This record gives sequence, C-alpha cells and structure tokens, in this order.
Amino acid sequence: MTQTTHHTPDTAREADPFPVKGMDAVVFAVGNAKQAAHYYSTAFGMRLVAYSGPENGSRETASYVLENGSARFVFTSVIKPATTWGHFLTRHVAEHGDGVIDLAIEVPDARAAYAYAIEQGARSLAEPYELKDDNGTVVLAAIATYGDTRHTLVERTGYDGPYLPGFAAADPMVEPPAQRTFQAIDHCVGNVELGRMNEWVGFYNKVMGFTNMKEFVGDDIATEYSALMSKVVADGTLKVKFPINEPAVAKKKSQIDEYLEFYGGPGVQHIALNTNDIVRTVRTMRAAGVQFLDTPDSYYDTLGEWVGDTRVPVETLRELKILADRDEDGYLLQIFTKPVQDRPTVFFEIIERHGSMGFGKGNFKALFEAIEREQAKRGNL
Ligand code: TYF
Ligand code: FE
Repeated sequence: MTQTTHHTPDTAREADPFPVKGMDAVVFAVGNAKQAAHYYSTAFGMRLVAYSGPENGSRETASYVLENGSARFVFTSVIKPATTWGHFLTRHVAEHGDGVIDLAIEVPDARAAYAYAIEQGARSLAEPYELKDDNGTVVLAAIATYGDTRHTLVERTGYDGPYLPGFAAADPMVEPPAQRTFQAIDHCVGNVELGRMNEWVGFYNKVMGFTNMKEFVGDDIATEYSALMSKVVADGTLKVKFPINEPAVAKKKSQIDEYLEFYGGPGVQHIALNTNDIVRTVRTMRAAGVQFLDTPDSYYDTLGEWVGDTRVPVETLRELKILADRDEDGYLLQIFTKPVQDRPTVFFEIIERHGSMGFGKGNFKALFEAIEREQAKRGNL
C-alpha cells in the first residue's frame, strides 16, 4: 500500500485554490420532514433551530433545520405537487427513498469557489445567487457530485440568522439531552458504482484540491473480506473528509451493491458524527430506540491485547458493542447504526477520536462481518 501524507504544508494551505470553512449542512429529502425532525430530535438528541414552510412563505416545501454543536442537518419535504425543485425532490424520494441530496460546504467566497470548480470541470447545478432577508445575505452556488447528490457552496459571512434567508428561528421540538450526543460532522461517505471510485477521487482532487488520506481499503482487503474498495479525500485542514466506496468482486455480494440496488444508484452511505463521550451517547441513543450493529464477544476477547489503554474499559466497550482502533497517532472509538430507514441505505457512525485521524482500519473485518449478518437477514447476501 502506498501512503500519502495528509499534512499540508503552510505554504500550500495559503495557496489553497479552494479554501473551505467546514461542512455547512447535510440536506436530506424525505417523505415526511416533520416526523424526520422529530426522530432526529428524540433519537439523535438534535435541536430544531429553524423552519421554512407555508407559515412563512414557502409554498411548496417544508424544511426543518436541526443542530448539534456545529453539525447541521436539514430535512425537506414537498408539500404539494409542483415546481421544478418540487419535482426534483418528489422524484428523489420516489427513486431513492429518504436520502441525502446535498453535502453543503461552507466557503469564504462562494463565487470564487464555484468559478474554480467549474474551471476544473465540475458540472454546474446553480450559478452563484444571493438569498436576502432582514438577517442579511447569503451567497450560494451548486455543483454536481456522484448520483443525484450535489455540493452547495455557502458563503454566510454577510448573514446573522438561524440558517438561510427565508428561514425563521424555531424552538426545539423536545427538551434536548442535558449533554450533547455529538458536536460535529466527522466525515460523509459516498457509494459509487463498480470501477468508478478512482474517477470520483480524481474529481475531488481536481475540483476541490482535496488530497488523499493514507487510510483506504485496497484490493487485498477487498478480496479477503470487505467486498468493497475505499479511498478518502480531504481538504488541507481535514475539516471536510469524504471517503468514497465502490463494490469489489469478492466471495460475497458487496454491501455496496446492496446499497446501489436499493438506493437506485450512487449516493451518500453514512455520516460520521464526533462525540467526546461515546459511552454516554450510545447509552442515550440506545435508550431512545436507535439500533446499532452488533459485535461478537470474540472481538472483545482479544481487543485489549492489541488496542492498549483507552479511556473506556474493554468491558464497557463490550457491553455497548463499541469498536476501538489504534494507529501511530492515537486511537479512536466508533460504532455504526443500522440503516435508519426501511431501505438498507443511509446509516450513521458515532466516533470519538483521541489523536487517530484514521477510519477504523483495524475494525474493518469485524464491521464488514456485522454488516453482512444484517445483509443476510434481508436476503441480500
Ligand atoms: O468511513 C469509513 O471509512 C469507516 C469504515 O461501508 C467503513 O467508517 C467503510 C465502508 C463502509 C462502512 C464503514
Ligand atoms: Fe466512517
């Protein structure tokens, strides 16, 4: 395996042609945004902060904005058969089920970011435009990525409101947990078709100047047990990290093929969320009914021998089925939910990092076996 450093020198960072501030929002098109907002409030511990719908002038869509620290999710539903955008959302939900339409990125200058992306070959979905209200102005533009997914580029320096012009501040739907369940988006993963991973990695290299991180699932792991290949691209500051998966031809049907079949093409597979206290987060979410992947006891029987000391005792990890991994920079603790809708598509990861900037390579075998047990239950293995 080759190794590519993920530390960008300061000189390169100053010259970054596509500077980013971080993830702006993950936008979901769903069948019932009101109920989705309730689930992410009660089960994920997020808080509703903004709303747009017929009550404040949005005639065709209802959108709920939920936050947890810097993590922002937006859930949008169409409320009547209508317009071009309404048709896009309706078709997206009909074809893909509830899913991610937009991995929006906050940038210091949306016009410059858009111009650079287009010059580098990105496909335009929206030329730069402004949204204005009493809270100020936001500049947006959008480019296409894999499948029906887009990246809206958001410049919000001239705005001081709850989300975007047109949105009204909203109160939480329920009392949020006393302590945050998570506070940031760690990474957003895309599934693409067989043989297309390198193209999409090249897309992010070229269009956003993102570089490859050293951790990836190569041929060797793919044929051995994972049935997928994966590479990770990130901006120079590592605030925005996008792993890209493709199916591999292996002994068993790839989990990526299952996703592509049930999603109806490429799309966002999982969103990883940072927590400082994974034990509390998992207890809170389990108590609220969130289902996580199971991990066999045998994983914990040998964990202590190789992972060394972690903040959480192995017996607690075993009780909650949390995975642990260590590399030269430190360790991480992680766990994966089962798919959060009836289709075996989108799921979430909760991750607590202590130095390690990896993605849990040491867990790939245990993780992919757990996913395959779920696939088998669905009759898709
Ligand atoms: O984001 C990652 O790379 C890890 C591992 O289908 C992973 O969370 C990779 C592929 C996959 C599930 C998890
Ligand atoms: Fe992940």
